[in-house]
Amino acid sequence: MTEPAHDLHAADAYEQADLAERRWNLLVLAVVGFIILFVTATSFRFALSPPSNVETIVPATLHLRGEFIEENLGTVLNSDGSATVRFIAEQFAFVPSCLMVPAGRTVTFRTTTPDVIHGMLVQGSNANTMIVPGYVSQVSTRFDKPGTYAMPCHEFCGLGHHAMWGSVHVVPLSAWPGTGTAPVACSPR
Ligand SMILES: [Cu+2]
Repeated sequence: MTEPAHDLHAADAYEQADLAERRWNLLVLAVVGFIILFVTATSFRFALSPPSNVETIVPATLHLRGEFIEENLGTVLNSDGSATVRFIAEQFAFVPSCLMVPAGRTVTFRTTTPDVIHGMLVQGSNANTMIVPGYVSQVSTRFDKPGTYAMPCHEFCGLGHHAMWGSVHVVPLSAWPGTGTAPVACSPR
């Protein structure tokens, strides 16, 4: 005689569990939906996007030939008014470590590494990329306010990673130090 009552109980419990699971499903879907919306909205709002530049380079000969030889490192002003900054990320420094860029102009950072994976981001801007051996990373941004902005390495690259900091010195175009075509930087290369 107790069997049917038992079954009824079990069916009841099953129904309750089912309902609870459905509620959790909805909650999880809502959380995931919120995260996707949040990431999408902030990406558009702050113009964040994954770097899309795929360009290869031979890491072993960076310092010997090509775009990233020593005398090419630093910032050049292009004829269209934009600036191109070339630097190298290596264990455990950026070379040059202090970059100088003009305010109010499009600034394109081009960087690569001869050793391991590094990263760079410039405080207060959307410039943020990984720096992978064998590839040239390129990001463009614009600084409207002159000042000094920190540029840490944000990929763990070894024991000296914590000391790997550079800086970006934004100066008004009127105070631009370069007169010729030689690249400019604010630290001795
Ligand atoms: Cu690093």
